[in-house]
Formats: sequence, structure tokens, C-alpha cells
Amino acid sequence: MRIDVVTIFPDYLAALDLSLVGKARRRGLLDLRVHDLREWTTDRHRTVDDTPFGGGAGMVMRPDVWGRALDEVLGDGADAEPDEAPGATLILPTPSGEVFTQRHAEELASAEQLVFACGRYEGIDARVAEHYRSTGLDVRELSIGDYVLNGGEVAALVMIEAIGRLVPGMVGNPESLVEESHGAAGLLEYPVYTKPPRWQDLEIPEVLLSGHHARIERWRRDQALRRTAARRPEMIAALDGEALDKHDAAL
Ligand code: 6GU
Repeated sequence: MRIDVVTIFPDYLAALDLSLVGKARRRGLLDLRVHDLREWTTDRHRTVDDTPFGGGAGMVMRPDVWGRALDEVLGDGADAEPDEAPGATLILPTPSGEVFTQRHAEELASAEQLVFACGRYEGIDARVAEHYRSTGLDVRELSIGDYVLNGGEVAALVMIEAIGRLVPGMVGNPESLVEESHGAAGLLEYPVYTKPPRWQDLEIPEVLLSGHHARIERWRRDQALRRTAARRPEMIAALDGEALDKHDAAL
């Protein structure tokens, strides 16, 4: 997979040299490139923004600078064969976007190229999204949650980590991908424990020492259901009836 990030703060993305994402880069599974938007400015001051038409506070990022940057960065990803794997997807991190979920991560993990256009100030001129959509490109305006950040860089980091860990070969143990919160079960993960068996006067649940696989599975499912009901009741409401077994219903 190729990932490009265009930003006026390339240093924000330094964290992508670390952890699983960094390892995937070094192993050649992930071709990740970070670009400074100012490379595509043409004036002495390297201006990327201007005042909003219609008035109001703050500054808006200029479409001409973004257009030159994105035309170049989209490059070879933009002309993938229609019957092949999906080609380039342009992601515009914005608090006004659709909320990014594990479903988006799963879908985007099979893209050939992802290009993140990180806006600052009051955002990017709306014609940028409109223009690239009109060229037939897959354009996603995505938010990482209901709060406001100063720019798209941290949101891009979040999405790249969530997507990157689903790229085949990136996670050491593929089993850890299936049994996780926000996975297929539609439930939060059950609590986990390790050694020592007694710590700060706290013992681990006895069932986990029983060696009784079926009982352990039942306990974990109960815990996941209780935890989800308490913390994320809307996820319980969204479960389809067939996802619940007889024992679940009794909880
Ligand atoms: Cl994607 N960008 C900004 N600036 N703020 C956000 C966000 C994105 N998602 C949540 N808040």
C-alpha cells in the first residue's frame, strides 16, 4: 500500500517511523511519504491560505496550492484499472466529515493508494473536494470524533494506524485482529488479565484459572455484553437479534 500525507507540518507525522507502522515501512509493506504543502506555493512568502469569501473569522486554505500538490501526489494512483483493486482514495480529515469507524478502516485497508490532505486554519476551500470528486476519484471527508483539533494531522495519524494495522502482514499475530473491540461481534472487548495472579489485594476471576474453555468463553462474552451495555448502550441497540444467543438474552 502507498500512503501520501500532504501537510504544512510534516514533523507531526514523525511518529509514523515508530511501532508497527514504522516496521511495516522498513519491511516494504507500506510505502509512506510525507510532503510539505509549501513546496507547491509560488510566492516569496509560501502562502497557503487567505481570508474567507463572505467574511468571518480565520483563514481558508487556497485551492490552487492544494490542486498543484494533489495532482502531483495522486500521480500514478489516479489511473488504476477500473476492474482491478480500488485505486487512489483522497482523504480529507475534517471535523465536518462522516465519523471514521473500524468499518472505514477495513474498507480503506484494501486501497492501492491513500492520500491524506491535512487542512489547518478554518479548512480547505470546498472546491478541492468537489473538483477531485468530479474527476471520479474516491474522495472521503472524515472526522475522528465529535471534538475539534487544530488541524488534520493528528486525525491522519489515527486513521493511518487504524488502517495500516489491517494491511496483510503488518500485525504479528493475525488472531489479534479478529477478537477485538469494534470487530465483527459488535461488542466491546472483555477485560483481560495476566501475571501476577494477585496484585494490590486483587485476584483475577477464578474462571480464567479453571482450564474450562467453554466456561471461559461464556464468561468473556457475558463481560463483553455487560461492559458494552454500560458504556455504549447504542451498540447493544444496534445488534441484530441473531447476534444474541439464549444466554445473552437472560443477562
Ligand atoms: Cl479530521 N480534523 C480536525 N481539525 N478536527 C477534528 C477532526 C479532524 N476529527 C475530529 N476533530
